[in-house]
Amino acid sequence: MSNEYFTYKEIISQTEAWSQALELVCAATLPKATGYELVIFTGCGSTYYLALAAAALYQELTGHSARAVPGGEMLLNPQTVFRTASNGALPRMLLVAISRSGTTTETLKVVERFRAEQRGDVITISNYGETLSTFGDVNITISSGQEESVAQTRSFSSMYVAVTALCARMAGRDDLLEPMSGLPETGRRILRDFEPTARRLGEDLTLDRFYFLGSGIRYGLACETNLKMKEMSLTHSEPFHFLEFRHGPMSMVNANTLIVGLLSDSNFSHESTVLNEMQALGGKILALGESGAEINLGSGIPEVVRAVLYLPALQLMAFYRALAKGLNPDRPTNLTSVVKLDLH
Ligand code: F1P
Repeated sequence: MSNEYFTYKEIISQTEAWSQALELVCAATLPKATGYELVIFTGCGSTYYLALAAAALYQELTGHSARAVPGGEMLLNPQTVFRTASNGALPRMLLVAISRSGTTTETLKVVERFRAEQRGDVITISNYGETLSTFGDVNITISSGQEESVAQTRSFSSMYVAVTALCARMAGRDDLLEPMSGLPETGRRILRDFEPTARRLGEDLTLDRFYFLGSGIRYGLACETNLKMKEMSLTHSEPFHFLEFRHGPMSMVNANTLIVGLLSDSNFSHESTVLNEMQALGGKILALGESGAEINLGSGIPEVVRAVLYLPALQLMAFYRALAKGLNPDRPTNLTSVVKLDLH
């Protein structure tokens, strides 16, 4: 029955698209991080969340400044993004524009304006060889991440693998590419081993609110998994950084709450403590981590390049919740796969 849905097929087959993403980025001619004063990652919706995850990873790996800005914000409030040069010289920038469709209006307009204002170089990441893929100095198009369903799953993770490899290469950390080649096989094992857990929690309709906690390079992924829960299953859901959750949001915890933790290695004990405290308040907990969690990634892959492995089980949880609520996960309410605007 699950197999009748595009979303399910796309989640289950996503690791093939990860392999293609890795191959494409390994074969691309890329600039070095030292060439730019600032890198801006942009996108809309899921791809803005991807930009958030990418900016954190870029800065962690390269040591150079990066930030993520939603496409719409760069258009409407550019003064909050670009500084005006006092001595006439503009800082050299790189814009990384991310879009599954390659046709989202805000993302296209942002790149056009960045080019017109001669702010720097452009790299595009997409799943379709559409307009955006003609705009970059480097264009990475991962065709095997294309999708029939509206909510991004396979597309998102394929583009995330691409930005992970891009950050590693721009940092001069080509040593991380070989371990990354183990991601697809590990991803398949996680899908196999943890589908029952994802299904059990997804089908638990006593739950009525979901919080996704992730810090550092995982925050953007917590945002994305929260969005899956909203889009597919029309459920109240929010993302937070781990320690932020104590500063107010925990007021919402009760017996109908699931708190999902994307645990790191480096801050494992601080993050686990937050989950344990929320459990003591009566909430249910789902922890994901390399080891010592309910969903163990068990990858042996360096932490900075393995984060895509948090996604598949949480995508499945949203999928199964949609089915349990009698919804069609392929066609989220009020949503189309691309948002096209008349911005004149
Ligand atoms: C971006 C996006 C999706 C969202 C919805 C509408 O599209 O906002 O994240 O789930 O499908 O479009 P894209 O620019 O990545 O194609």
